Parts: sequence; structure tokens; C-alpha cells
Amino acid sequence: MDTASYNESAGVGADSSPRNERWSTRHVEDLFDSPFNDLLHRAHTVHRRHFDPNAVQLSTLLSVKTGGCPEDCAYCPQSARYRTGVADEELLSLEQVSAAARLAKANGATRFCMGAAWRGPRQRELERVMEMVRAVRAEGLETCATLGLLKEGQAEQLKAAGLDYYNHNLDTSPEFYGEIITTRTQDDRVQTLARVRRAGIHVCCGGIIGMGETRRTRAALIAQLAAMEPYPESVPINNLVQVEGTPLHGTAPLDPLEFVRTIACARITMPKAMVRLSAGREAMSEAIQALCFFAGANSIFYGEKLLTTGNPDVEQDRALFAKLGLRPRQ
Ligand code: SAM
Ligand code: DTB
Ligand code: SF4
Repeated sequence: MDTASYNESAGVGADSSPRNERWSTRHVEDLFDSPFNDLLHRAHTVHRRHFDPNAVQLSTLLSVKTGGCPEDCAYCPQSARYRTGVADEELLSLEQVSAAARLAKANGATRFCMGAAWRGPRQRELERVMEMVRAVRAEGLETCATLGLLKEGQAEQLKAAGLDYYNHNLDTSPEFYGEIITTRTQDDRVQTLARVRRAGIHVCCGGIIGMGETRRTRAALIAQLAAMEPYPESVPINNLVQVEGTPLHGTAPLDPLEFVRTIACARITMPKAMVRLSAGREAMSEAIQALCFFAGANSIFYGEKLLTTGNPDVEQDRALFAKLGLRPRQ
């Protein structure tokens, strides 16, 4: 296929068009299937059009409620159904959360994301998280929370407390979803995302790859994210962190270049979103991370821990940024 016809079939121009429904799974598959250099050149061109290519946003994660989750997500070390060595802990205190936020800010993070191993929050739990949101804002950070499914009215309460972003992932394509999670449907997730959007909270929504899915599944996930109206402000792309005891432990690892391709496809189809190179960086070489930044990733999780698993430490990331001439986005 010559370049012109390839561009046509892949929907060139969609990056400047609000009509994201043009990105069918087939179109995104065409992107995935294109030569690596063509794909990266295109993604980087889109990236430069909308962002400073040398600035990367830093979010720090804190697990405010760890373990004991009733859900059965096959990738997750926090599900009570799997023996992974992650204990069921109490909700952290306000003081613990404030101290972690202060440290994150001192290290250069601009956003603080609080995660809870719940199916969804009960009213009392929501109120505790709302206090945490206020405390984190008081430290001068943007706030994000990921608490599971939200019931009617809960997103409005979080908004009133000052929550800036809510993270809730589609995780994978509708076809593959049932092999990964049976305790809640993708429609449940879509409903929560709609509630978040309606409440005026920014949407952070992405997925996980490296779970044994096909390229078509990855393309379908990206197409589904890009078809959201509007598409998410923030798109985390997680590479499965394999944890012993979870059903997905032992899955054949994803080719790292396929991870880079997924980032590029997210950038091309959601040109103005922050694309986050999320879980899985600890196992990734510097060269692959550099390719991800070139392909349009412009956000990372920063700090030595994700929720329960490891992440590169702050010194390592500072050294990588210095090597690549990257700087934290203010
Ligand atoms: N319990 C809430 C929920 O699931 O909505 C919030 C926290 S949950 C840990 C947030 C996201 O982390 C999941 O949707 C999934 O995409 C990601 N995640 C969890 N375990 C992971 C793993 N082992 N590797 C990569 N990503 C993971
Ligand atoms: C997201 O998409 N990735 C983050 C965040 N949202 C909450 C979580 C990654 C978790 C990795 C496994 C763990 O540390 O438990
Ligand atoms: Fe629970 Fe969230 Fe883990 Fe699923 S991903 S088991 S809902 S903590």
C-alpha cells in the first residue's frame, strides 16, 4: 500500500477532527500493522502538534486502602480470591495521606492519585476519601482517585470535595473482558465513567495489555477509548505486572515493541489526551521507555511504588530524564 492510500485507510486527519468515531477497530489495527518507523513518525508528529515533546507529567500513586477486594480481576494482587501475600489493610489515616502527598510534592509530582481496593465505596468510606481529597489539595497537588464503581450521586460528592480526576479503566476490549473479570461488566464501568463525566470531573481511563490478548484486542481497546465522547483527558496504558498467585501469573510477556506501538496508537487516536506510560516500567529498559516518550507518552507514575508493586525509584527516573533531556511538566 502506498503512503497516500495507507493514510486514507488509517483515517489521516482524524487527529484534528472531533469525530473520533472514525477510529474503528479496523482503522486502529491498520495503524498497529503499519511499519514501526511510519507509526512512530506519525505519532510523534501528532504529539508535537499538541504538546511540548520534552515535558512529562508526574503523578504519584498511593494505595489508601490495600487488599481484601471482593472482585476477581485476574491481573490483580489485591483480590481476596488469590493468595498473593497482599494483606487486607485498613483505610489509611488523613495524616498518613497528607504526609505522602507532601513528600510527592517535594519530589516534583504535580498530581496525587489515591487508589482503593474496593468494588466501590460505601457512603462512610466516600466521606473519608473526600477528606483526603481536601487534604491533598491543601498540599498544592492535583487530585485523582480510583475507588471502583460509583453509584448515583457519589461523583458529585467527590467533585464538591475538589476531586480533579477519577481513574476508572475499561481494562480491555469488550470481547476479551469476560476472560479477565466476571464480577462486574464493562457496561458497569461505562456507567461509572458517564457519572464521572456528568459530575464535571476529568476522566482518566485506559487499560492493561500483556494479558495474553491479541493485537486485535489491543486495537479494539484503543478504538473504544477514542470513541468516547469526549475521549478521556488522561489515558493510562498499563503493561501487566505479573504477580505470583494471580491467574495471569505466567502469561507469555508482551513484546516491548508492541507496548510502544500501543502508546503510538493511543497518541494518534487521542491527540490531546495525556497518555500515561503506567504500570510495568520497572521491567522496561530505558531504551523502550525512551521510545514510548517519542511515540507520545507524556505522563508517568513517579515514586518507588505503584499500589502494591514496584516502580522505578525517583533517582532512577531523574537520571533517565537527564539522559533524555526531559523535564517534569509543571
Ligand atoms: N479497585 C478499583 C478498580 O479496580 O476500579 C481501583 C484500583 S485498580 C488497582 C486500578 C487499575 O489498576 C485497574 O483497573 C488495572 O487497570 C490496574 N492494575 C491492577 N493490577 C495491575 C497489574 N498487576 N498490572 C497492571 N495494571 C494493573
Ligand atoms: C492505572 O491505570 N494504573 C495504576 C492506577 N491506574 C491506579 C495502578 C497500577 C497497579 C499496578 C499493580 C499494583 O501495584 O498493585
Ligand atoms: Fe479489586 Fe480493583 Fe483489584 Fe479489581 S483491580 S481486584 S476491583 S482492587
